Amino acid sequence: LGEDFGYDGNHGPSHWGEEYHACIGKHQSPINIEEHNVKNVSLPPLKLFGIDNPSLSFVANNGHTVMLKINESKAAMLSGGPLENDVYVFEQLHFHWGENDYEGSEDLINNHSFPMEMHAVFYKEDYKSINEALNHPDGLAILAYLYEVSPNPNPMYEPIVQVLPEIETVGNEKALREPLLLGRLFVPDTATMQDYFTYNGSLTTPPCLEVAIWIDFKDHQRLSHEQLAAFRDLRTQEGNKLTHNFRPVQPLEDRIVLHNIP
Ligand code: 1SD
Ligand code: ZN
Repeated sequence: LGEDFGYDGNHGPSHWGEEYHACIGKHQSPINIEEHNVKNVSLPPLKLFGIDNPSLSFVANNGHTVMLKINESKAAMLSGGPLENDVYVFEQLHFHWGENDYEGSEDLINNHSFPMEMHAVFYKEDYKSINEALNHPDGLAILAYLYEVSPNPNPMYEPIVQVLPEIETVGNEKALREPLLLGRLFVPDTATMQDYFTYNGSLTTPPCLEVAIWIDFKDHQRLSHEQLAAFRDLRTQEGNKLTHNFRPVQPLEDRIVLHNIP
């Protein structure tokens, strides 16, 4: 499902709809979030559970991104905010980046791109599995984190950056050298966690299913130029450098983006 796609030429985003019809739908992601065009709201607190327990984690290059998974099921859970009382289970996180430090994020804020975006994908517990969740409009909740360039490396991301050279080609998972605290990759500061945009959209990769509740944090994290550059050395299935893997923004159509005010 959704394996035969790329980011350039005949397999690039403008062709995805030929094979994957949902990609030309009206509620697609990513989008450009215009801050003057959001509805301010005050939702119940968004809550993350389990992110402070160290877990054995694995990273893999699937030819489209670097994906991190955790060995135990239900290592982390998400609830509250736009999800109300529904519980969502952590499945994986992965990254989108660009050829240089001026592009790479999928969502834009006021037309501004960031050099990287991380997606933490959760599925609704009621649906039992990610595959079943993909059949429902409220199947996934995806946390989106934007990054800026900083002069210093971000130590929280070093465990992942350090294994990238070992997964340069597509294939097997590699264990991180030490158990990972997911909370260190997520918002470090619980106060800023309630300041986010939320809207209904899709997977940003084929099959582009419109099944995701997106939660985009306003606060940005930082990575050094060298940390960002390490991702651009990964290779695709065909052996080319995976220099960029972000989908261009899609029309908002009739949707309203909410801004939760902490
Ligand atoms: O790109 C991911 C894809 O790898 C897969 O994780 C899918 C469903 O889990 O989600 C998309 S995305 O919308 O999170 N970019
Ligand atoms: Zn993604």
